[in-house]
Amino acid sequence: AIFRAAAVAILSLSTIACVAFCQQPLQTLLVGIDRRPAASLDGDWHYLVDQAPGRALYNADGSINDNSYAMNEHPVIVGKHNEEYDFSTAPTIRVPGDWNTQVPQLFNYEGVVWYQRDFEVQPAAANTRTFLHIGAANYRTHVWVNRRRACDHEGGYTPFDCEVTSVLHPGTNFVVIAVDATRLVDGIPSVGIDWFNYGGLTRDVSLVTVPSVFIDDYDVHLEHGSQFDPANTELTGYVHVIGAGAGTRITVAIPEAAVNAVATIDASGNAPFRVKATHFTLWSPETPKLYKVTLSCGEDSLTDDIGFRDIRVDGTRILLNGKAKFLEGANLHAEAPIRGGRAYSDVDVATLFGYLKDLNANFVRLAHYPHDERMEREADRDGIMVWSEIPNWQHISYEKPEVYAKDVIMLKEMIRRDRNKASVILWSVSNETPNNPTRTTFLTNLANEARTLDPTRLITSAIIGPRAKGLDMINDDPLCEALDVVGQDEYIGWYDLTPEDADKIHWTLPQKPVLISEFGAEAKYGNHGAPTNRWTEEQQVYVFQHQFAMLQKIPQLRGTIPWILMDFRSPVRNIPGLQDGYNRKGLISEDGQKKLAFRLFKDAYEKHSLGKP
Ligand code: GCB
Repeated sequence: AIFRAAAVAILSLSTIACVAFCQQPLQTLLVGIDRRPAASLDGDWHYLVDQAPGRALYNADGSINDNSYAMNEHPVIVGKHNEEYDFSTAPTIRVPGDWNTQVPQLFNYEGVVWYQRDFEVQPAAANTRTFLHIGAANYRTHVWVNRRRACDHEGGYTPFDCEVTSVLHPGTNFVVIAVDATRLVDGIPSVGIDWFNYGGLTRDVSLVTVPSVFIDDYDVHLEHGSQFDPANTELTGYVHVIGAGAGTRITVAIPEAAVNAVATIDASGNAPFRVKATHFTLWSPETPKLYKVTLSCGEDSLTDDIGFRDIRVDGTRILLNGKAKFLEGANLHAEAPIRGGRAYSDVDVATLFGYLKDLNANFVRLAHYPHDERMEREADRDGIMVWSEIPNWQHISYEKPEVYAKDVIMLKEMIRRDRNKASVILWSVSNETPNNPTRTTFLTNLANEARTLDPTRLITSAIIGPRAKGLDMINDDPLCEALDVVGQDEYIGWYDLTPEDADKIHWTLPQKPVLISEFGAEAKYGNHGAPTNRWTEEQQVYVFQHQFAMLQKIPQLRGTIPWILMDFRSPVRNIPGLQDGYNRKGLISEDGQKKLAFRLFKDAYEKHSLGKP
């Protein structure tokens, strides 16, 4: 016990030290990027597979080699050593898109691929800045424009912007990007994952030009006071501007609600504002009202669609706009239905949300990492509440301050991108992490960090592994103290015990709102048989039926999130004939066929029969 206490103390100190000095500033990240005019760089890019990155991409000391493929040379140059690569004659691949599902030979490839394309640039208007925006690239990315390194980024699921103002010239320019999908022990996530590690430039790439005084970040929300009183609330937040002197004016205008807030920028570029908010139609699943909000500063202006609502916890209830809610949800990976591969397009999003609406869901958990921003946009429009998560999945290097520092950056990137989306009600800091003091300190600090960054939302995490005493399930995980809402994962009837044992289970859970954030069983679509036969659709239904009876006995149950809406590719699901590389816990197969369990949830959600708000 003494050793344990000492270890906790040392870790707390090192984490506190890290919180103080590991706070690396984010590189510029333009909020509302999809609301700005942009020159898309999506399309066909040349690519070269680099199976010896120790030569071309990394120097011997691990630093980045700026003098190889990034130079974009051609092989035969008289009088000079040949360069043994050539983008101009290399094949092409579509961006956005993972390489795995585009090039059969790269299906299982998890290394480095170099991308290159030319693009045309008009003479720049005076006093502007230009950024290359990458929606996401998995996992480590290095970007050069016209031979100059523009930026580096780690993390496969969040966006970043590289400033290229000074390296562009009118006419033809080129960009070279190296993407390294190698899984890393100290990566987030780490090496062992139950989803497919799609590599490449998996989301949109574009060039965005802004005035030299520009809005990089903003937050517009309803005041989150100690009580929610729709008749007496305020609209508040900030507009952050780069390049403006203190005292510069910003405005936040919502013509439909007769709001016109004016504020001035402080020495750090921030303009906090506050204005009376009356007569707003609040955002909810029933009325997913979005307002046109125009933010302006000098020559820069953009209009976003923002909903306003209040989300909070009261005892063991979740209140949306003061009304108790029960979350009828499903889990989802960012995998494209039917065509497969990483989801990125309007069509993917429309199909996935079509399934959710057909299920009568009012909630979705976007597991286990931030999905394409289009998902939150659609959720905003459709009135589907969202759980958004960073990829702290099971085992990561919780003992390392540098991993904590990376985690904070990912958290910031996630929150920054989506803090103006009314649909997002929960930030999740992790999924199924081992219960030990090192991880608890790490994730408690991260939860607190999330709450500081965004005090208007609820913080959660998916917890696994309650202590089982016979049929007593006890969640006494100390991480729950740091959470507003407890996500409880459990697989009774699949990994643990039998389906019928669920009838006798007694749960002891924290006195907080509890979401059963994962539960389920595998079934191959079209495989029919007795409920006692594993892998049949009937057995999947049978497991869920026993789960329903068990869950209804949990007084603080506030939502059900079956694992998972759709079957998804996974490197660890290797039973031929049944799994064939897919996790088959979906209510729908990867090609869109609804299993019997889909109907079970559809009916239950229609009747609101799984729990009470
Ligand atoms: C879990 C994980 C999820 C897996 C799932 C499974 O507990 O959170 O990522 O895919 O179980 O199917 O085993």
